[in-house]
Amino acid sequence: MGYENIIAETTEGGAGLIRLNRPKALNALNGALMKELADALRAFEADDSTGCMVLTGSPKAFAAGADISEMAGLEYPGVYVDDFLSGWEALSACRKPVIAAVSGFALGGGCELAMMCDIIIAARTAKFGQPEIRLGIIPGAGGTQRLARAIGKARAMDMILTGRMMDAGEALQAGLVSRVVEEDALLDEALKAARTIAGFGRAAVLAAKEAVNAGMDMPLSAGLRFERRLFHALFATRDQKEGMAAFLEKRKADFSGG
Ligand code: DAK
Repeated sequence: MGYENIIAETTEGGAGLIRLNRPKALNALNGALMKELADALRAFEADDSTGCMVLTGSPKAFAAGADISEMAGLEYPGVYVDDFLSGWEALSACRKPVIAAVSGFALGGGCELAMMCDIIIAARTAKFGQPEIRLGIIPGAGGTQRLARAIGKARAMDMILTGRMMDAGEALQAGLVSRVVEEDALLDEALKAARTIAGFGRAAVLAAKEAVNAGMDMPLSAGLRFERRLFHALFATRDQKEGMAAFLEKRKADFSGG
């Protein structure tokens, strides 16, 4: 695929891989990169052979935030009227799961991008932060909302108001990331998880992601009802028949996606 700021490839086992590729600028997220990222995600969403995506950066940086050189000269009427950076929703709109494999800096929009993913796996070198306050702004791609939900109000306030960074160990302990691995094992670990997910029944995977995310926005009683509806609906799939038959026959399930 002809991208200039990212590298997108289909890997074995149904895992789509997207690498942010502006390493000299620590993968600063400019408009061109974000457009390519949205295009690549949409292509993987539309590709039946892809069941899960991995989003990663380079060793020194997952992404050090939105591109400050692109933002510095902007004025209010322009950013408001043009809805500056509105294209960032492509990642959170994905129905297939996306795993962030984070090495090095994940700052500002980089941290927000990781938090839009469904699972964050971090290398020991990972550093997370929302340093926007140092630039005279606040997080604008969900940082004040997703970070507070992920690690709680007290820790999120600490991060957002002081602009300090959190290392991988603290991020694991706080619940921002689900695993911490050695840097040289990061991509393998993320792709392995992606292949595991891609090997399950597609409808069950989409429903699981949808149920967890919907529940974050609902009272518990509504979330439980929503979950029950999706649970019942999965009995209309061939993959439910196959999964349960395979268990009873003591063999590996062969999910067809139907
Ligand atoms: N933008 C542009 N260039 C960046 C950059 C960034 N965010 N981060 C790093 N770079 C560039 C540096 O300018 C430098 O370029 P050259 O000077 O070599 O040309 C190169 O990357 C290497 O960086 P350093 O020389 O600074 O490297 P160090 O190891 O010394 O320091 C650092 C690494 C990550 C601590 C430092 O680079 C840094 O503090 N970077 C800025 C981090 C930051 O403030 N990030 C937040 C940006 S604001 C929204 C969507 C998104 C956003 C908002 C709204 N909507 C949907 C509405 C997001 C906003 C942000 O992310």
